Amino acid sequence: MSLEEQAVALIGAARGGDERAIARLLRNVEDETDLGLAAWRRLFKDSGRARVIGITGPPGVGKSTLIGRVARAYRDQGRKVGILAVDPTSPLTGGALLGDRIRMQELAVDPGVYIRSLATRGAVGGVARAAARLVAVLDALGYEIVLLETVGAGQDEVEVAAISGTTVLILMPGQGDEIQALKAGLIEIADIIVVNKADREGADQLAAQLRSVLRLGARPDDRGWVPPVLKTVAADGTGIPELLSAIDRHQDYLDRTGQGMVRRQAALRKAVWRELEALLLRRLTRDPSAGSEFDRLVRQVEAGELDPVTAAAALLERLAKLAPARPES
Ligand SMILES: Nc1nc2c(ncn2[C@@H]2O[C@H](COP(=O)(O)OP(=O)(O)OP(=O)(O)O)[C@@H](O)[C@H]2O)c(=O)[nH]1
Ligand SMILES: [Mg+2]
Repeated sequence: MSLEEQAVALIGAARGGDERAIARLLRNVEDETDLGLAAWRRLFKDSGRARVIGITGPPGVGKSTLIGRVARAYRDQGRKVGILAVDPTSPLTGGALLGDRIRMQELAVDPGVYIRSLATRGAVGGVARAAARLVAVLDALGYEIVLLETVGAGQDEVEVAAISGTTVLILMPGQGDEIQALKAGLIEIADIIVVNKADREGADQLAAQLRSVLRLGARPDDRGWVPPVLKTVAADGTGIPELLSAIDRHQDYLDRTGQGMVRRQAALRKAVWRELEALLLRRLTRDPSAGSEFDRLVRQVEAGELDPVTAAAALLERLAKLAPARPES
């Protein structure tokens, strides 16, 4: 079978609901194999329909527990749900999704739910690129809701947030989280802020504090959306219906103002840029002559014979001449 035929077969099996085929497809896409890239290019045109909801926040605030609740609620509406956890701690086991083991296990056996953990590795852009690709795959496979969990720590989250229609920032009382979140620029990317663990002391104060921070800082892309601050107890489901309706309202806002299209266009622009980086990297690492050309130019720079800009330009010219610009080359 040719690569294209293999890709078609794999996509067909994944669309048919074969869990192992879905896993194999996603793994190949994440690993950037030739098969994964061939399949991804075919699938891309069918993406752009899902509602992508980013859930971000500091470690242990209850993101996974909340995602379990939200996923359950969307399932009750009959919608297919994909869950992707960008997980720095457990590359293989998906451990971060097991914050609430029982509920997640119940979701995991539901054929209308697909859960996957994405190992963070490599450069900052790599995580965002992989997440963007996997979201597009789930989207194209017909998952109507994609929930994307990231630990809020900075640049990665900002990049991953850019592929979400709605970004929900989760904080909890008693940790000085709001100060961290402010520093990391997370409050600026939040469309909805949730104070989880509202069963604990200090939730009201934190919510009030966040509301006053939001009143002070008008966001650059503001078209009239003021991020609501909600309280939840993910552990028992309190506040989840309110969160769902806030997400709905934000979705309406995105549609009504055209802001959703603006975001999608910005995300696609970024995606092309990320793919260009990936293409250059793949060529450099796969083509031995390009690799040695790189080393040769670096040595010239080290010897003071060449400046880095000229070296980069020479390398770019060389890479362009190397082979026909097939994406998998
Ligand atoms: N009291 C209380 N505990 C909660 C609530 N929500 C979650 N928890 C608990 O908080 C702990 C962390 O929950 P997770 O859902 O794993 O949190 P997380 O943000 O996904 O954690 P990481 O993925 O490790 O960053 C678990 O023991 C949960 O049972 C809540 O509303 N109230
Ligand atoms: Mg988690």
